[in-house]
Amino acid sequence: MNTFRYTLGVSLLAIAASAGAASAAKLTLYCSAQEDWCQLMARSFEEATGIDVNMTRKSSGETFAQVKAEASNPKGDVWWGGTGDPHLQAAEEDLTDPYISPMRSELQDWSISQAASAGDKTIGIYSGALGYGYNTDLLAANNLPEPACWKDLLKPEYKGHVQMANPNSSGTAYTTLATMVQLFGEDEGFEFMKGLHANINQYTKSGSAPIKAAGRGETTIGIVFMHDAVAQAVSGFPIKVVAPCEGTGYEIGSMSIIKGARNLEEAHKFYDWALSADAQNLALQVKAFQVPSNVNAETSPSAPDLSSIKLIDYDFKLYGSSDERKRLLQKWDEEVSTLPQ
Ligand code: S7P
Repeated sequence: MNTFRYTLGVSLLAIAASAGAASAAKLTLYCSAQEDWCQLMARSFEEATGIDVNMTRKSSGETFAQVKAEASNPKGDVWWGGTGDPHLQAAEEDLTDPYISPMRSELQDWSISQAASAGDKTIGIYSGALGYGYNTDLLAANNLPEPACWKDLLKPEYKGHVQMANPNSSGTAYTTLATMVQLFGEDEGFEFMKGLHANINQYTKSGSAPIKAAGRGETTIGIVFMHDAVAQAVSGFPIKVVAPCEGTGYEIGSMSIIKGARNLEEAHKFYDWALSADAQNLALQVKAFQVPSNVNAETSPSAPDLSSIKLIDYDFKLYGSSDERKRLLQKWDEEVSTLPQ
């Protein structure tokens, strides 16, 4: 009898605990911005709402692949951050859900345009220009000239000195590939990528890794978003930031709600909160120097001034389309990455 009572008691406790756990509000967040920013967003949202956040950080292309792989049994609720192109592809492939936030009236036009081009299945949360940075000490130690243009990076003297990410995993690197195609035309753009390949010392998984490596003195030049290079410079590393002379592409970092989200109410709460000026101002605490999409949020004085950079008219609709992104990545895999170095 005692054993029966004990077993019953334990079972009731277990049921009560699991009922409690099931009713606790929670959110699964896929994050594609820098790790410390992802952590800060997750913890701050928990503090603001009492909703538990389970956050995973992966690069933009990797997160897209995960959301797609999980489509028949979605595990994530919100995908926050990362370049806009794979968010647009996710929208086109019906992997994300439309949502119109009451916060929209506070957003920049470019943020709303991103939403409009995707049937409201994504929205712009920040913007930033592509460029590169170099380690001034290493450049001098190797007697290398100061690069100022994209085409400078093709010079033979930079062989083994340039690092970028792999465009399959990284949104930054896909933006680089799509930028070259738009800036120089497809044939010349791919010739550029082939010439660059000859000088690349490593393709990393994450987009900002090359400039962190440059800061540590492990590579001379890193192709990254300019704000990621600024973050290294203001942290005291000998990094000079370059806005390439030919002009450059840019990103609209984005946010989407994953189709079939198990915690839809919490997902909407996070979405609205992440568009607020207060949430976007958290970026300043972690040296994230993108331009925020909320007009009332602060842009750091260290942020690259987009109005003074020669920006191309980046065709987000085309380069974020499923067919074009797949086609360019396949072409890069077949015609560039396989070349000897
Ligand atoms: O947070 C910095 C940042 O450069 O990272 C995002 C990036 O896409 C994530 O890294 P991957 O290139 O590896 O995908 C950018 O959106 C963001 O500005």
